[in-house]
Amino acid sequence: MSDYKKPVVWRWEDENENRAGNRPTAGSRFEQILPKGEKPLQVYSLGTPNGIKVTIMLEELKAAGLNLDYDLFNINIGQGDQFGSDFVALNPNSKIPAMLDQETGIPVFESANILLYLAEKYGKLLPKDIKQKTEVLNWLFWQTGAAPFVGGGFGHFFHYAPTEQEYPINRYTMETKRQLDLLNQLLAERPYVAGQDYSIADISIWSWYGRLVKDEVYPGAAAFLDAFAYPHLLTWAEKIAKRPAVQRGLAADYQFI
Ligand SMILES: N[C@@H](CCC(=O)N[C@@H](CS)C(=O)NCC(=O)O)C(=O)O
Repeated sequence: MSDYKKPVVWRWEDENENRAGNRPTAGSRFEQILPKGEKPLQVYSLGTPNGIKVTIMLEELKAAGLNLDYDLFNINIGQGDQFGSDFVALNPNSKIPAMLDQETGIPVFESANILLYLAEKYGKLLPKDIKQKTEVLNWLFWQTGAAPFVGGGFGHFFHYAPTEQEYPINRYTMETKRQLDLLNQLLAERPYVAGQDYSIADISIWSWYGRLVKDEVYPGAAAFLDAFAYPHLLTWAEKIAKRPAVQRGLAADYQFI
């Protein structure tokens, strides 16, 4: 229970002048010149569940023999780099990851969209057949809609919130476990998320859910969520974790800006 009573109009009274602090407004907060390398793909990111999707994908493409290369820059979201003018020009939503394809001049943001862009550009990890492709996209889009309940909901109240609060923890644990059960049932029937083949849907979902059940996102969460209750999900998570490109994607070397 709390004594909080909602006002009629919510206002942010304690305006935080710290450039990294949360604010109820969007847009650039300061002038910034981001470094740019010579390689075709410029990636501005961080080793978070959304960020690792991109480095894993790039390493998978390299492992498949494609001739591509990328410069990888560290965006320190704790210091507010995502609110600088150059980053906002790439991604007006001020979230990592963002990518610039210097061969086409196209900026790309939203991690799942970066996966899709790369899969289409290089012709890998996304089937051409409409039925199979749609099944990959079903699960890719599922991840983008589902994971905020894990990250912004469960993870926030389990790991980051300053106090332990029963109501939001129950609400988001319920939903997170429902999602884990869904994936466990799916992976009981097929080796990969969208069927017989590894795809961008696996990269996208593993980066959140695979790592969550391996206790690599929020310490203690695997026990709290009883990850052993999802054996098919765990088997799949281990299988993906063993892929050399996944390991290289996780160990990617970021240049500091
Ligand atoms: N839906 C976005 C989410 C991206 C996202 O939330 N990024 C976080 C780090 S994982 C971020 O940049 N947070 C900084 C902030 O919110 O200011 C995606 O998949 O790319």
